[in-house]
Amino acid sequence: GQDAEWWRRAVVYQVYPRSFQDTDGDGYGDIPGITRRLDHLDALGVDVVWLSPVYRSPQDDNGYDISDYEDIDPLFGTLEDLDALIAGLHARGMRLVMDLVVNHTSDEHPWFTESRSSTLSPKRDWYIWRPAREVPGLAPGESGTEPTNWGSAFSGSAWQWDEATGEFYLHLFSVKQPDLNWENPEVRAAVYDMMGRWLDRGVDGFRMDVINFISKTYPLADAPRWEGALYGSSFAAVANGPRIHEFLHEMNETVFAPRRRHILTVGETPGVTLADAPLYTDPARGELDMVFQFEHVGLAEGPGGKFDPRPVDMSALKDNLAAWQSALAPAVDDDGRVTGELGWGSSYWDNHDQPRAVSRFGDDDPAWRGISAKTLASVLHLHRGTPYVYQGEEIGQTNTVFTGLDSYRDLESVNHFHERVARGDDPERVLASMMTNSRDNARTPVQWDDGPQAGFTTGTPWIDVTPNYPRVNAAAQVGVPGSVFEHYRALIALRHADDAVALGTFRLLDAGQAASWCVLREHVGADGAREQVLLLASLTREGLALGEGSALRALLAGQGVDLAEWAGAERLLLASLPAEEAPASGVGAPERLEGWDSVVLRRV
Ligand code: TEU
Repeated sequence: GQDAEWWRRAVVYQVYPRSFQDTDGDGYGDIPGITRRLDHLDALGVDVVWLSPVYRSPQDDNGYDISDYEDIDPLFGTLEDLDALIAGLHARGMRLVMDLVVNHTSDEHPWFTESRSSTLSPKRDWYIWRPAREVPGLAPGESGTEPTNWGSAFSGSAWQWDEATGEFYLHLFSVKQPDLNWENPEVRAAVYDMMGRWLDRGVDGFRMDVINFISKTYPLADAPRWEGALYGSSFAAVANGPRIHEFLHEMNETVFAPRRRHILTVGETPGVTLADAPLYTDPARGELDMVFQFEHVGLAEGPGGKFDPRPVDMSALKDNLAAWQSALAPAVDDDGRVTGELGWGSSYWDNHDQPRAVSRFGDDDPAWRGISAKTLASVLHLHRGTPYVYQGEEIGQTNTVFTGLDSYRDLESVNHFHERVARGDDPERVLASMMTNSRDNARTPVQWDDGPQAGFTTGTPWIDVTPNYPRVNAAAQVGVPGSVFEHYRALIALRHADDAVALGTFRLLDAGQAASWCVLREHVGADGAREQVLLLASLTREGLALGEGSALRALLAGQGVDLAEWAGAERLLLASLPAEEAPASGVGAPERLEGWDSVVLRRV
């Protein structure tokens, strides 16, 4: 039913707890800190909070290495603190989605300590153990005897030798993140039981970490070549394995269907293709509500991977998002009325693994930061699919400044540095290559105000605050007309109120153009009433001419959109103007858009 799919109109806000708000002065954000900041989320108007992992963890990968799924890490608080957060969110009409990390556990999880204790352990088969490959001249366990040539996401081989039992275990991520064996039905049952307990406690869904990695392709076999990293050719061997849809359907039947609760499930699915996405998200198949795709963020990577950064080609970006829109487009009748959903997308510019949106896709020069952050927001929120806002994005936070290896915290960056330097690369050059795409860009504290440590902590933060916090902070924006925050607030309210924005069909109008982004959304009501929403955005400092005789006007006309017919259209939002002034700023498309400006028009 309609209400069961409430998330189609929702906006999700991601909290990375260690960087959100500290309340006890230890320099790490905590759960009471999230509860303290609920007014901020309420003012923004988001519907759902996705909370990155807060379970017990040795924190090797900031909580994505879980040693107890049933308890909260003392770094973040207690189960009672989580209950209070859930109650606070629910009291304000918001929901809580937890991170579910079940491709792997921590090596300190009791399941793994038991598994590694003996080859005869009843839990041996809960993880993926393999004997060494026989290689003349090499002793078992030596480099070169790994069962396959797969790289780990965090440098080195994906296999770790266990001296005591004389076998390797698989870890697609860090050595401290052994992969669970989903072929074993006991593993699946244990995970489903654990998920059920969280739902029964009151959580409203799950963001599922690398969920398309849980089904491996057997027999485990070498990738075409060794590239020293997971995201090279090893990838095909591990992602989207043959039983993935069976496992997700089983999870759905076992955990979600019997509870008949209105929950949200989103799969993090690196490497998911246009062809796969509908298989994961078609409601008729009973798997997931939506998935995160990675192709658009991959446009910022060169052939050498994320530490071989490339400026994003905006025309390729736009074409890519449009291809995803087509792959997940609804069924429509001859009048353009949506008659059924065949899948659903999720839209994001950034998260805790990606650099800051305005630095990567916009222009973070102080003169252009605000307006380009607002235009990027308009572009993303005018796409079909559930938008995700990563903490700090709503105030236009930027990438940070790294002064040396000491300013990095992420094991991915730190391991990468040591691996390359050990290989003989120049340390300065390696450091230079890490700045643009390091995950630490997203992990600096939320900039709440211009006070000490940006209001994040009274102590010493676990990672340095980005130096621009005196200019870029929430206190300077919440309730301040024209701010990035108020622009996000207006876009979220628009999605809640407007059928074309939330549910309408999508059409990209200016494919192949790098300087503009023009989108048409359309909704035909049950009574045949037609509503159209048009986005026109400038993606450069130069701006765009839209008047008679302009190239863009002609291009739009060629797509069947005659701006003359929009002369009386309502102006909903202009990035260059406070949201509350935009509707009154005139009707129809302006004669030109200044650099990085954008306009959203509506006509009925
Ligand atoms: O990320 C998985 C993932 O594929 C990436 O985003 C990955 O972190 C990045 O490409 C590395 O370059 C998820 C989590 O979001 C991430 O924080 C965890 O480190 C990872 O899984 C392991 O749990």
